[in-house]
Amino acid sequence: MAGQKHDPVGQYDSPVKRRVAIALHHYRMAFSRDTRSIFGDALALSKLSDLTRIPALVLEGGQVLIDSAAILDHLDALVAPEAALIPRSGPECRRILQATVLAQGTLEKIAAVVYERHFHLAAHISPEWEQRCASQATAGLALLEQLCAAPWFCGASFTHADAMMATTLTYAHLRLPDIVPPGAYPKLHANARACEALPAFQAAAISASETMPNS
Ligand SMILES: N[C@@H](CCC(=O)N[C@@H](CS)C(=O)NCC(=O)O)C(=O)O
Repeated sequence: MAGQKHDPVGQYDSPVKRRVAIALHHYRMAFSRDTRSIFGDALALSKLSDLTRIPALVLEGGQVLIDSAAILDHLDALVAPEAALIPRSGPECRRILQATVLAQGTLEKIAAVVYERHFHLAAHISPEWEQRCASQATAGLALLEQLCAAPWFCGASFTHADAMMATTLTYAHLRLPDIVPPGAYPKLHANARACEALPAFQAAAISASETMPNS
């Protein structure tokens, strides 16, 4: 596919990175994977992505796109409108976008707790911040559970909302299992199981070697 040559940073335990890879697989766009870690390889990756964050997509010609939403907007424009994982405009587009950003905001709060616990000594963790983020994440998960339709999050079709939600739930189980207690969020779990069974998800599975480095 013209216009995209490379999908730089490859740790699939990042839901936003993983949702980009899932879209690339879903759209059958060829890409090469760079498996460096945004933490362990931060210096090298800062030369590629000024904010030292993933995902980033290097286009033919060297331009680097950052942020999963901007990258997906670029990829969506490369396929026929009816094949895109979100309509170009209209009420359905807004519904999918709102579900997607709700899932992404929930992920950000889950990740804030993960980072707080991982990068601070126990004595330096802020209980107020940790509690605030966990409450926000729980509120997000509760609303997402209410909104989740079937067979896919927004109804009849698999969309970017499914990819964002399912990768977030899988991440929560991996990095912050206490935020998803057993029996909670049955609709989200059914959705995630259906997503994780898709070939595009399986092609972007998180490997056992993807761990949180200390720096
Ligand atoms: N809004 C951004 C979020 C990107 C993001 O949070 N990336 C994380 C990995 S999941 C990261 O690079 N973390 C390292 C850091 O922020 O220093 C997107 O959707 O791409």
